[in-house]
Amino acid sequence: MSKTKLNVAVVGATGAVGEQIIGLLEKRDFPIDKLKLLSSARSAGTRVTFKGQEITVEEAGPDSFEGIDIALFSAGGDVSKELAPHAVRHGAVAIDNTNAFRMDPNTPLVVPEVNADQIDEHQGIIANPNCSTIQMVAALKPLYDRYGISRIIVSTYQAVSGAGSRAIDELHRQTGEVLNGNAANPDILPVGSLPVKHQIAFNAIPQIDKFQDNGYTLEEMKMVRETKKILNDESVLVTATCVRIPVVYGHSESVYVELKEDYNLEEVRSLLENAPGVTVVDDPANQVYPLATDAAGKNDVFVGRLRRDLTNERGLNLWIVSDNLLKGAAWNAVQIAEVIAANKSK
Ligand code: NAP
Ligand code: 3JN
Repeated sequence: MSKTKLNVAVVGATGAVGEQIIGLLEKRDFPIDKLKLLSSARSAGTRVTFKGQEITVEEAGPDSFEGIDIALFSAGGDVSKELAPHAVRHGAVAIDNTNAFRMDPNTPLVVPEVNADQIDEHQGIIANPNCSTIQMVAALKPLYDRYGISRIIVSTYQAVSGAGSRAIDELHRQTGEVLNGNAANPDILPVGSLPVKHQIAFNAIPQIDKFQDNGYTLEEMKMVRETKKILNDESVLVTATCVRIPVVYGHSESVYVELKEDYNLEEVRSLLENAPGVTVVDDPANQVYPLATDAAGKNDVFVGRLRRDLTNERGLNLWIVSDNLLKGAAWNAVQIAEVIAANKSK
């Protein structure tokens, strides 16, 4: 049967995530009739090439969504809160990459390898989780299904691209400055809207997003809340420490899980090897393990350093790496869009 061609809008088309979404729509040969690219007034008029044709980026507004079937949002939470309801009003399904609707009980929070069944439950908006959560739950899902998980302790090592294209520029600029013996003059990180800035070149910053009253950052609390919602299990205990490091693409995570049952390490390896979207890279004898530089540009979640906690029979350590702009954002969103497109072609 021929695929139904859809009208697709990308909101935030000129950003780090939006660029990846456009690239994936082309690479995956997504069934598109018309592609509408939207940004703020700053980039309106920019020309982007898609499948050999130039598309002019337009300023996003409430009436940008007439005739649109799927609208992919990655222009920040405020833009999603304002414009996603207009997209839905015009009959589109909004796939939102921001934090705006993730914890809304009427909005499915979807990682297709974990809870694709939730896609059909949408009431107009489907939320993409935070990048750090996506790669962790995609890898842990087969272990959750087989053994149950009582506790997760995660420390992240996050790439600057997670903070947008200006943060990538900042790392490049600062690296040059410091190597030349000049001051780093931090301008963007850790949080653009806060007055205090820290050097990211040759550094590690233990703050991603704003601090909450409980002493954790918002990024850390997103990992806690979103993991429970995606697994549909409030009993899973999660604690997170999120750190920004001077890597451009690819978030790495040291993840400790306590399973609910005793486990066999070879069975864990086999479960992960057979998990969709997961690639096991684990050969310590040959110094083989997942690296951000290898994961960059790839859609999968890479898992390695599988090892028992020597002090707890149910404890397991893993190292989980993925491209934060692909599986962590654009690819997860396009996967959801592909399911919607396939359903429309039925
Ligand atoms: P970015 O590189 O700074 O790009 C921001 C994009 O949003 C640009 O296209 C920008 O257009 C557009 N934009 C800004 N204000 C707008 C407005 N008022 N109306 C319409 N478009 C507007 O940021 P990014 O890294 O792509 O991230 C964008 C958002 O995606 C983040 O704020 C976050 O909510 C989400 N995100 C999610 C994940 C995840 O974990 N799933 C990861 C990263 C980002 P101009 O070029 O005109 O400025
Ligand atoms: O910092 C990272 O590595 C991931 C950042 C994600 C992000 C950045 C700004 C705003 C988000 C997000 O997706 O949670 C948001 C937001 O939507 O609130």
